[in-house]
Formats: sequence, structure tokens, C-alpha cells
Amino acid sequence: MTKILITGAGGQLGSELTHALASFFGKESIVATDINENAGSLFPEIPFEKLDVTDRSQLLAITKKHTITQIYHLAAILSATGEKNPALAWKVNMDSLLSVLELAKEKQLDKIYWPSSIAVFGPSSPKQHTPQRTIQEPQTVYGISKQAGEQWCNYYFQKHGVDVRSLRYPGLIGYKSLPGGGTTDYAVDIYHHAVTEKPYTCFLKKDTTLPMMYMPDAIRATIEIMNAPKDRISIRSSYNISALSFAPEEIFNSILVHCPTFSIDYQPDFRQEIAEGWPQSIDDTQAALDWGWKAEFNLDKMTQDMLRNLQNHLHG
Ligand code: NAD
Ligand code: AKB
Repeated sequence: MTKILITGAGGQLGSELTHALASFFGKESIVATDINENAGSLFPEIPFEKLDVTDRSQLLAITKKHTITQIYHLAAILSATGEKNPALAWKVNMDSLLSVLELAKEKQLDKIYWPSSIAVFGPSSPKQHTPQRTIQEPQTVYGISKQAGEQWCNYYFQKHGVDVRSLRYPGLIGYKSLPGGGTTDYAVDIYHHAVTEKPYTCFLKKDTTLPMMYMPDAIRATIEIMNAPKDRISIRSSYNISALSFAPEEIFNSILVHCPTFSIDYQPDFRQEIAEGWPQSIDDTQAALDWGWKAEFNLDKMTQDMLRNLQNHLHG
């Protein structure tokens, strides 16, 4: 029987992916975990355990207790928070991945999912249609941890046959949760300001284009790669996936169509430099060829959906 452990389940991605996996496999097949014990209240019908992923023995004990067969290892420190505490970012992002991969090898787990990021690229990578394989010189601790993590995933697949799969997500945008310390967070925050009719101060310059993805596309991509036949997965580091690319002034204009009194100003901070080191658009040909990836949401479709859902939430 499939039994899935999710780490970092209380985060922006985990809080949505946990429900999606519970719908797909059944609630009894999921164990949600997070270092934040309040995260359990997000999943009242799903078993929840408090788990600090840097504690290898706790990870092992929970895996044994629930006879886990798959791990979705989402817990991480994101780019902006990572620059404020590099040692913590390295410990959480790197040590925990090695524990999960070693556990998968020892216990012969069926599958592992681990997200990477466009942060593996750096200022020397091509900015447009960044290829699957190209120069990678990341300039954040977060990016370095994701780049090294990708190589560890590939290593454990090649040397030990661990069936680990991974996606390089762009900035993720969803209405169900708030983002957790990334450089792309503005693209979620801006919608929350628009629906509550508050002006927005953006921490990036208005013309800073970044690759982004609406959460329903990200959840579908995750489930698709994990359900793909093993022989369709030709990349064992991490797949480029792409959906849309825009700058703050473009997302602002798409919101303005629906919220004509909304206003924005720009006060770039340390995250500007991080954003300028990342690609502007991503080539995801390999994911399309291998397991049929195709995004559905463009900017205007996402804006309509985000605003409608946030407004519904606001008005109960
Ligand atoms: P998030 O910051 O919203 O959530 C991370 C979760 O991990 C939080 O609930 C936090 O409590 C938990 N956590 C932190 N330290 C922990 C520890 N020591 N032990 C256990 N749990 C701990 O992040 P997210 O946006 O949900 O990202 C999930 C994954 O997706 C990460 O690996 C991230 O790198 C990747 N990713 C996210 C994005 C994005 O735009 N959100 C883009 C690319 C990749
Ligand atoms: C971040 O900004 O750190 C994340 C990411 C793109 O990995 N959203």
C-alpha cells in the first residue's frame, strides 16, 4: 500500500499538495509533517506529526511508525530567508535531503519527490529560455543548496537506484497560503493587497521579469512527474518546467483591469540582486517530451482566478 510522508507540509506548496495527494491516494495514505506543530490544523482529517527534518532519528522513527513507502520532501529555507541565515539554510536544505535519500536507500522506499528551483541558475546562465543543461553558477545559499541537492538526487539514482524525481519550480503563486521567505513572494502579496484595497509597495523594480507558475499548474506537474512511468524520467537531477514570465508592472496592469483604484510603488531591497541573477524565462522542452508537461494558466487567467478566490475568501 502506498503511504506518503510529506515534510514541510505547512508551507506554501505543502499546504496545497498535501490536500491534492490526499484526494488522489486517500487520506489514510498520507502523513503530513512540519516543524511548526500548528500546521496540523490545516489538515484536520490527515494524520499529522511534528517533525524537524534536521533530526535524522525522528525522521526514521516516523517513517517506521507509519510504514512509509514514499517521501515528498518539501521542507526548506527559501532564497531571501536563506541569505539572512546561510548556515541554517544549508543545514535544513542539505542535511535533510541527504537523510531522506539515505533512508530511501536503506529502507528501499518506492519513490522520493524533492523540489528544486530556478535558483540553481545564476547571472552567467542564459537569461531567456534558459536550457535544461547550461552554465549554473548560483549566487545564493539557497541556489547552491538546490544545485548540490540535484546532484545528490542524480547520484542516489545512479549509484543506489533510488527513484527520486524533481522539478525546478519557478516562483509559485497561489491563493490558499502565504509565501515563506522567497524572492518571488511579491507576486502573491500583490493580490492580497489588491483585494483588501491597500496600496502595494513592491520590493523589486517594476521591470524585473521572472519565471512564475500558478499553483494548480505546479500541483499538476508534481503529480504528473510522480505518476509517470519510470522509464519516461530521463533527468534525475531536476526538470526545468515553465508556465509564464512577467515583471511587477505587468502583474500590476493585469490586476488593474479588475481593481481600477489599485496602486503600486517600487522600493527595491536586497531581493532585487537575487532576482537579477535568475533567468527571465525557462525552456521546458525536456519535460514536455518525457512526460507531456504543458502549463495551462497565463497571466490574465491566473489574475482572474486569484482575485475571484481571494474575494470569495474575504467575503466568507
Ligand atoms: P515555505 O517556506 O512556504 O514552506 C516550507 C515549510 O518547511 C514551512 O512550513 C516550514 O515550517 C517548514 N520547515 C522549515 N524548516 C523545517 C525543518 N527544519 N523541519 C521541518 N519543516 C521545516 O516553502 P514552499 O514555498 O512551500 O516551498 C516548498 C519547497 O518547494 C521547497 O523545497 C522550496 O525550495 C521549493 N520551491 C518553492 C518555490 C515557491 O515559489 N514557493 C519555488 C521553487 C521551489
Ligand atoms: C524563492 O523566491 O526563493 C522561491 C524560488 C523561486 O525558489 N520562490
